Amino acid sequence: MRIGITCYPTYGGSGVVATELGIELAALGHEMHFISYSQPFRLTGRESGIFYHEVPVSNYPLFEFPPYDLALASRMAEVAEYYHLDLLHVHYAIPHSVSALLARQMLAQRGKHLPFVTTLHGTDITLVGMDRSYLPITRYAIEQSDGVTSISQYLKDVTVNNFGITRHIEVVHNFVNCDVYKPFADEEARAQARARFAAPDEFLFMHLSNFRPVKRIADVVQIFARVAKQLPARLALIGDGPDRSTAEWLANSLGIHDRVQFLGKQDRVSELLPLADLMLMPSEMESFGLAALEAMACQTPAIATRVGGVPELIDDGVNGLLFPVGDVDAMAAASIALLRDPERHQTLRKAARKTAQDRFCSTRVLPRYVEFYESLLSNAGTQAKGELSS
Ligand code: GMT
Repeated sequence: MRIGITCYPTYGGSGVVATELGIELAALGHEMHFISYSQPFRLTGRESGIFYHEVPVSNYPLFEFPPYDLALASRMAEVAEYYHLDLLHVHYAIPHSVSALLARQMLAQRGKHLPFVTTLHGTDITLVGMDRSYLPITRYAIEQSDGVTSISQYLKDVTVNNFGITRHIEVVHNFVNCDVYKPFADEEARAQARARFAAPDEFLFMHLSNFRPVKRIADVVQIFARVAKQLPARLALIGDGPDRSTAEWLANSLGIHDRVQFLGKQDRVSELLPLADLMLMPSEMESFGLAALEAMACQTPAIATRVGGVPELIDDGVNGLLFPVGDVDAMAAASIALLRDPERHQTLRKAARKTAQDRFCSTRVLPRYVEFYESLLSNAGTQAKGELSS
């Protein structure tokens, strides 16, 4: 198939899922075309079978708000026509599904059918989509999509209940490549790589996000500060975003700045996550929690919050631990207890990896997307034939 993908190219889960999907599908022989305002951050530009099409946005002085959605729609239609795309897959409903809808209409006028799939990721529904000014158009674009997928059952339920959507939504969970995200095979190599962040007798905590308020970075620092009073430990934070300086300030004022490293945005998180003993994900909301899945695949269990779709991934006490939002005392106490019990810690580590392998490995999840595309294309073919013969 020839597939167009549009996503937010910057640091964030929806862009990661879209990019990893493109990489995996290209490896299966599909031709993938990314259409976005910049190259998605996990693409190198050297992958075979993957093409990137930039969307130029005019910043004519009259435009106080440059119309990216329109530029994107034009580019989608152009790329679809020139490269004979079979379908478009847009990640994050706003504004991508609206642009895809416009592109489909533009091409229909020229006798070409370009079906599109919208994948709902979370904040497009839970935050942005519920803003009254975005709600009607988001609902319309979801309804008009040829296919809709959601990255968790939770998100599907919220979309149905809050948007009153009755059309079919297919749940296709987030996935991880378990051959890339994996524990070190060799303990010595792990110890060597880990030495950059922690001494052999220190525990290493990690956090990975885009540092938005919904991630509650201050809670990450607060949990770690409590742990560091009881145990020799270090914290490495991967990512960047609006709440980074608050976190830096907090680490300083709590007197733990020398135990905390801000690593900024990192390309190859698969090389960092297996170094950690625990992952902290105390988010206010997660429709799924891809960062925790990536850590789990590396045998690093997560201390997380019982929100949104997280319980679809983390089975409390089995492959990670879940807590109420904001309960930093409980999260710290549980981390300390777990790390003081190496046997239990090891059991959780193994279970975390097993969950990723058995349920969320790309080899299991990817065929679901391929089947979804195929059924959509065969329905579109049947419909087109029906229209022709009637
Ligand atoms: O969490 C973010 O701020 C990023 C956001 C995105 O759309 O880029 O992540 C959402 O999509 C991820 C991939 O599908 C999910 O794993 C995250 O749970 C979800 N984030 C939220 O729901 C807050």
